[in-house]
Amino acid sequence: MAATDQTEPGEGVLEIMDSSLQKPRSMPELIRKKRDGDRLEEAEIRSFVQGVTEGTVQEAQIGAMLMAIRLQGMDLAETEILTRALAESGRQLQWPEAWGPLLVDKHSTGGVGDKVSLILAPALAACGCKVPMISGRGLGHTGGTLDKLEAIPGFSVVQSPEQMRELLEQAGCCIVGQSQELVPADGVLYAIRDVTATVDSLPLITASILSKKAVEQLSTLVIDVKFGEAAIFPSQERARELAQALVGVGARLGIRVAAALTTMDSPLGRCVGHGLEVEEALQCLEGDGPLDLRDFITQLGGSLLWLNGQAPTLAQGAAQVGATLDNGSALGRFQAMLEAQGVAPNLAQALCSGSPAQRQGLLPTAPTKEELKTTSEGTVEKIQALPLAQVLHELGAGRNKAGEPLHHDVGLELLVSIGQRVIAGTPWIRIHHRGPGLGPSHQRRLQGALTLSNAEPFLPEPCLRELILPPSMQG
Ligand code: IUR
Repeated sequence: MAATDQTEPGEGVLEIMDSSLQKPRSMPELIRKKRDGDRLEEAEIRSFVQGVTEGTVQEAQIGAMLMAIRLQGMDLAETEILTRALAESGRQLQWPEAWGPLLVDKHSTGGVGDKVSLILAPALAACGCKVPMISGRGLGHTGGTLDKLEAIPGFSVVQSPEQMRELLEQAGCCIVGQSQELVPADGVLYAIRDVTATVDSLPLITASILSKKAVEQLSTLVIDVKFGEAAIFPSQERARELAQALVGVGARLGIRVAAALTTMDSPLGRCVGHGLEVEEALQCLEGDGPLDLRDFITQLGGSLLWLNGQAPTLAQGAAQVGATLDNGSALGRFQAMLEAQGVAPNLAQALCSGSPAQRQGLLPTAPTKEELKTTSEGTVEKIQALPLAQVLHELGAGRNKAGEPLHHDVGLELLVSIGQRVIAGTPWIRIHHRGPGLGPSHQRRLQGALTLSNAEPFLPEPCLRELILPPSMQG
């Protein structure tokens, strides 16, 4: 809108009219309003997002607005408007009408070793669902689903809405990135949040996740909200607040959203790092792999099938998902997805039909492998995910700036399980890196991640602690 003489020079290009007072609001005024703890009106939120999308708001102003939102918060109504405005910043996905009730998805707030989407998307497709997953890259120390998939030579996460429809026809699922066409404003905010200490904001996380899901036209969505040392929120209470915001705003958008509260203190599964996590996902898709991972995937998928009316109970839903892992149908969908998203058919087939030994060399492999040993006898009490992820990040598995390349071959394998008894000198972790050797600081921090105790051996508790249901399902 046109500037008027009430505008201070240089205050910002973007202005909107305050409808009651007919007074233009410049971007600094909007930032000031939120900074001082006031609610933003719909037109104000929309004008901010429009400016972000069109590139007319300066990065410094975006950072300042994000920090104002991080510090002052937003109520559910503001968060809903922000979500809708982000979703409408790009194209909406359109599907054949018959797919409507079958459109489901899963999202995670981010963890260490979290390869669940790679397994659950094809498993749900094998259960008859359509899964148009728009996923993200790593934030901070957490790994991103898109980065993991890019460890597979040829896999393309850039897909147009038309291509996504073809992918769903061919494979039943796809995993793609947000782009200039899809939720572009979230792409801008996501990158700036990562470098302005504004990731851990309930309304910003809620709007970021749900905007991507709103364009997918979903029927049901399950969100894995992680809490613990290596999660965005250490405390279960804060994670529960986020879960409630996600479920509440989801209902306002007409999506049945459930949130699973899960622990993120130790890595999920045995492997961390892009190429290694793809290998572990393949093992799980073959009906193998670590039990904690398989259990979690069947529980999460089971709850989705139940909420979406495709299974009479959560347990029966979990059994349906488990069956797709055991009978090869989920692996078949994964192979179809790889081929449809650009992986050479002979490579997709080799990845999905061989044993781990036969797959050697097909995925990025680091030149150096180094094992660390336990220094005493005891029961494995704890394996802290955060220092492990931080060391991997420093070895090249993560980015320091958006768009930076990363090393898909860097990673680690855990060689012991929580609750297991070990003797002194047992190799407990294998680091895959680019050499020459791990320095003393890396070795010290890795060794510090392992806690042994004098307790009897025990079975670890499952990571899923609470399921927050959509209002329509609450008793
Ligand atoms: N996943 C997203 O899509 N957005 C976020 O802000 C987070 C996870 I945190």
